[in-house]
Formats: sequence, C-alpha cells, structure tokens
Amino acid sequence: MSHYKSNLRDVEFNLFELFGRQDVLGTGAFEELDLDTAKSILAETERLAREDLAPSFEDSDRNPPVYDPKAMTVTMNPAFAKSYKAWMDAEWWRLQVPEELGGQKAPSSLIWAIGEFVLGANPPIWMYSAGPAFARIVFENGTERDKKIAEFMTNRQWGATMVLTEPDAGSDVGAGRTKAYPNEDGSWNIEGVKRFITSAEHDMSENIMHLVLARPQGVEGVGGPGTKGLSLFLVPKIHFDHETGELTGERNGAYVTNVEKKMGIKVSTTCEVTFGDPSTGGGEPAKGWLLGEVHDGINQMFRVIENARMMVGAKAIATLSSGYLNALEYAKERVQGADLTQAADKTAPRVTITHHPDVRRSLMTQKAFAEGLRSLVFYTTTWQDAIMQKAESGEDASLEESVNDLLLPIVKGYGSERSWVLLGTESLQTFGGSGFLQDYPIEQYVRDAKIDTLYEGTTAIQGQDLFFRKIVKDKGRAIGYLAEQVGEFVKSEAGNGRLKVERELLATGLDDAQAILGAAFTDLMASNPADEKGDLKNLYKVGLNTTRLVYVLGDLVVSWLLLRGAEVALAKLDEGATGSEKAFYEGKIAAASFFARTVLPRLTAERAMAENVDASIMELDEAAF
Ligand code: ST9
Ligand code: FAD
Repeated sequence: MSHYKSNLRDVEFNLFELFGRQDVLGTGAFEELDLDTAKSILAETERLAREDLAPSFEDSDRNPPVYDPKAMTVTMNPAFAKSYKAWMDAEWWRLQVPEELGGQKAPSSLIWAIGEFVLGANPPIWMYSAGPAFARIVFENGTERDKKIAEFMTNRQWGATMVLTEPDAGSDVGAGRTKAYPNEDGSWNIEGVKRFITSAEHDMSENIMHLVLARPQGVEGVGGPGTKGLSLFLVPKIHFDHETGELTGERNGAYVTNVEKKMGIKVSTTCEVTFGDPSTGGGEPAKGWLLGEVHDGINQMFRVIENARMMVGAKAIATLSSGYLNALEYAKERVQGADLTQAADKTAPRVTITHHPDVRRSLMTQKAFAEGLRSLVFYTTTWQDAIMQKAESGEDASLEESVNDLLLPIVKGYGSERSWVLLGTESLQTFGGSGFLQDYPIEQYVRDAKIDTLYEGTTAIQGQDLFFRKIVKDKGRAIGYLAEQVGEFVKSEAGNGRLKVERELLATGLDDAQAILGAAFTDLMASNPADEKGDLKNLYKVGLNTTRLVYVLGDLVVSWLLLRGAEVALAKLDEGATGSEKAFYEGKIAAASFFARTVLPRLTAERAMAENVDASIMELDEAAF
C-alpha cells in the first residue's frame, strides 16, 4: 500500500471553488488547455503519484544511492529509477517547458497541483526530472547556441543542477571563489569546488547539465566581489556535439568527488563537485559556456531559485498533508482509553483515540495548517497565472510580480517551518510510540522534510528577503495591497454573520501584523546614520524581528485564505450539499474557525515582543552564551 495519501478533493476545491481557475483555463495564454483536460490531468497525475511514484519512497530511503569514489559515479536505487522512468515516460513535465522546446503552456496553478502529488509521493523525482525546466531558463536567457543546448537538454531528457554553494559560501553566495577563465574559442574553464549540489551525479540520464555560478577572471569590468561579480556557466558532465546533441563520449572535468550521507531525503544525491582540479578531478579542464554571453549570473540564477523556493515550500506542505491523512487514518482505528467523560468508570468501553479532546485538537491543527498552507500555495499560483496571462496580452504585470515576490518567502519559509514542526509534534505524535517506528512513514517524513527549512535559503534568509527586499525595496506596494485585501474581507459580510467572530479575530491579527511591521520600519528609520539621531545599531532590532515577520504574515494570510474557503463552503451548504460533500464543507468551516481561534490570538503576543524587542543580546559577550 502506498504511503502517500493525496487530497485531490481539496486541490480541486482550491483550484475551482476558491480561486476560480476555470476562468483562466481555455483563455489567453492557456487557450489550448481547457477545464476538462485540466481535470483529467489532475486525476491521472494523482493516480500516477500514488501507484507508480510513491512505492519506491521507502525502499530508496533504506537503500540509498551508492557512490563509487574511484569511478566518481553513482548507482541509483533500482526501484526509484523505475518510478523516475514512469514519471519521465508520462511526459507531464512538458507542461513546464516552452512550446519551442516541445512543451505546452499551462497555468502555474495546474503545475503546482501536479507538483503537490509528485512532491507528496516522492519529492526527489520532481528534482531529478527538472532538467527540462532548467532548459527553459537556458532557452529564455540564452543565445542561439544556448537555445540549441536547451533543445538537447529537453529532447534527450538530460538531468540538470543549480550550482551555487561552496564550503565558505552558503547563505553568502557572493563569497564564492570558483573562477572562470576565458578560452580563445569562446568557452570558459571553470575551477573550484562546489558542495551540497543536488542531483549532480546519478545514472538515470545520459548527461547532466550543471548551471554554475563562477567569477570570471581577466576580463575588464566583470568578476568583481559579491554576487554581482558572478556569472552563470553551462557546464556539461559529458561533452556533446553542439550541432546534433550527440554525446562525444569525452568526459568534461566536472567531477563528483563526494556524495554526502544525510539525515533524510537520501535518494536525492547531495554532491561535492570539483571543477577542473587535476589533483582531485579527472585532470581535464571543466569547460563551460557563458549563458546568454552576458555577465548577469545572479539575476539569471534567481530565475531558477524562485522556482526552486516555490518547490521547497510545496514539498513541505504536500508532506504535511500526507502526514496528517496518515495520522487521521491511524487515529480512527487505534483504540485506547475511555471517553474522558467516563474516565472515572474503569469498566467503561475503550474508544478510538479520535474520541479524546487532545487528539481532536491535534488532528484539527494538522488539518487546518495542511489545508491553509495548500491555499497559500494556490493563492500564490494565481498571481503567477496572472503574470503569464499579462505577458501574453502585453499588459503591465508589475503589481502581480510584486505580490508573487512577496508571497515566495512566505511559501518557502513559513510553509517549511510550520510543516516540519507539525509533522513532528502532531502527525508523528498521533501514532504514539508507533510513530517512532519505520513501520509508518512519518519518521521518514520528519527526516525528509527537515531539509526544507534549510536549503534554497534558510528561514533567516527568507525573513531578510521578505522584509528588506519584498517590503522595503518594494516600497510597501505588495504588502499594502495584501493588507487592503484582508481589510476588505474583515469589513465584508462574508458568511452572512456566521463568520463574525472569526472576522473580528482576523481584524485584530491584521492590526497586530501591521504594528509589527510598523515597529520594524521605525527601527529601520532610526538606524539611518545620515539622520542626526540615527544609530546604525538599531538595525539589529530589525534583524531580531525578520523571522518573526515570516511567521506572523504567514499566520495572517493563511487564516484569511481559510476563512475565504469557509465562506465558499457555507454557500455550498446553503445550496444543499449532502453526504460526503456536506462533511467536506463542514470540515472546511471547522478548520478555518479553529485556526482563527487558536492561532490568530498569538499574534498579539508576537506584537508585544516585536514592539519591545531588546537588542542587548547583541552587546553580550560571546562567552556569556
Ligand atoms: C539549493 C538547491 O539550495 C536545493 C534543492 C535543489 C533542487 C533542484 C531541482 C529542482 C528545482 C527546479 C528548478 C527548475 C527551474 C526552472 C524554472 C522554470 C520557470 N528574487 O540582496 P542582494 C538577486 S541551491 C530575485 O544584494 P547579496 C538580484 O539579481 C542554493 N532576485 O544579495 C539582486 O540584484 P538587484 C540556494 C534576487 O547580499 C542580486 O541577487 N542558495 C532575490 O549579494 C543581489 O541581491 C540560496 O538560496 C530575490 N528574492 O546576496 C542562497 N534576492 O538587487 C541564500 C537577490 O539589483 N542566500 N536577488 O535586483 C540568499 O538568498 C542571500 O540573500 C543572497 C545575498 C545570496 C541573495
Ligand atoms: P550557513 O550559511 O553557514 O548558515 C548557518 C546558519 O547561520 C543558518 O542557521 C543560517 O540561517 C544562519 N545565517 C547565515 N547567514 C546569516 C545572516 N546573514 N543572517 C542571519 N542568519 C544567517 N546548494 C546549491 O548550490 N545547489 C544545490 O543543489 C544544493 N542542494 C542542497 C541539498 C542539501 C541536502 C543541502 C543540505 C544543501 C544544499 N545546498 C545546495 C546548499 C544550501 O542551499 C545551503 O546549505 C544553504 O543555503 C545554507 O548555507 P550553509 O549550509 O552554508 O549555512
């Protein structure tokens, strides 16, 4: 039986009842893809995920890829390779690929719905299969030469990697020391050691294209310090004929010199890659080509990073959803203890644990977060759909871009943190001691989902991105828009009075969130050294609040989206929904109400802490820690 428990019903609720994606399908950029086709794609990918992708999930954890240090190659787990092949053969990955490369335009909302199924069933499949999606970046940013490379990457289904991190350059990508030296034929030789590179070696595709950030040397005006001095190079594992794409068989000097042993997500290879170092590599230079023949590496790489941050948030959230549904199934069967109201009677009948208030609290917490976070992902995709539609019609999409940018660190940072914590404290806990065993999937979920708070920028980095770039640099445009939307909902008659208490709680939450933002802005202003009274050290106060802001805005937006869902559900009940549909809608309302009542009040305490933030820990001697 598959470990993966999907929630197609709630995915469809989000797409078609809450966010009206039927209005986008079959129109503009998505003219070729109508509602019926989208629904059949959803049904088929959900089936594929459960039946073909999920079955290798456990086995590939217990029998991870084997690295041969002599040959510097990796042998993959055969069951996983079979699942990977099933996914590639189904060709749904083409929906992320431009038409010129044999793809089809599809709304982002549909792509991330499919993404939820694959990422819930077996996340590394999505990562290993990203070669054609990487090709899109190469195609969109490339010269004619690069566009051809993008074609080979897609048609021949090459793997691909994003290569930023080095031993001394993790969060601080700009500290990277890998260098690029120009050759007379227009290519470059890359030299340096990168680490923690996902999918850099495996045996499931004939070639792997590395997208490498390196600092050009000896060229005037480029290669300066920091991220802006980095350029992006296409560095293949094996050389190929640039006219036909046929492999020449000649190995490029990009060698995987180690594969890490990890806490989780073991089937995803995490590699040290040595570029062109004869002492550890194979001796050949690592030859690469400058993407687009422009030195704009960090900007180009961020096109990949934005997609990957969305992926990481969606992965964590999909895992929480499956974790919750596994916990729910267990709780419905596990008999333990008597009903609390009969606890004094030692002969009282034993009940399933779903009868215990604390288990219900835990299950409803899991449900509310899993479904609320799903809505956060789909809400974000509605902005991505709008960006694509406006690009098609040539309209200005700057507001849509800003709101999407604002939401990304929340999807990634808040989504991964809440999901990982809840998987451990609630989903696993529901199983009691059994949750600790490998007989159930949750212990693997906890191990596999921890990475989501770390890679693609840790939560601290998401917090800084959120405040300094997505709010301050954006001059508050997107956050102002979002606050206005939440404010309108608060004032509305949503639920015809039946969501009155929840809307009041949301109003207080909005006030609290705005006050926290206000405190951060005040501290920021007070740190301006150009101002007479300014003290740069006030910036520390801002830094002590940025991660808090990720959580607070996450809680606020998720609560708002859950309540919007509850409004839809109330209307469906009014229309006379029956049977399982009635239960579904009642569940939506209960989850939204529970979230508003149990999560939003905490924002008032967060506000108190933010407004009184004490930067004295920055003065404390390290020895005192
Ligand atoms: C990693 C991989 O961890 C993990 C999983 C891999 C799985 C791979 C496979 C699946 C992925 C699928 C992808 C398919 C792709 C296809 C997609 C198809 C559509 N937004 O603030 P500044 C830029 S990988 C946009 O001064 P610092 C911008 O150009 C490792 N752009 O930064 C900016 O210039 P300007 C991940 C942004 O102080 C420039 O950077 N590692 C954004 O120099 C400089 O900005 C990390 O994530 C943004 N949000 O550097 C590192 N931010 O301002 C985390 C910056 O003029 N560290 N730019 O526009 C950071 O993010 C740091 O904040 C830093 C700081 C490095 C940016
Ligand atoms: P550090 O940057 O050293 O951070 C250590 C701690 O300090 C963290 O808690 C961090 O939040 C905090 N910190 C650091 N700087 C600041 C700051 N300025 N302000 C506040 N707090 C800060 N990289 C790639 O390039 N490609 C990949 O495919 C890839 N895949 C990965 C797969 C795995 C399994 C792992 C573990 C990592 C992968 N990475 C990859 C690297 C990953 O993106 C980095 O690990 C991550 O960005 C953090 O860098 P670091 O590990 O060096 O931690």
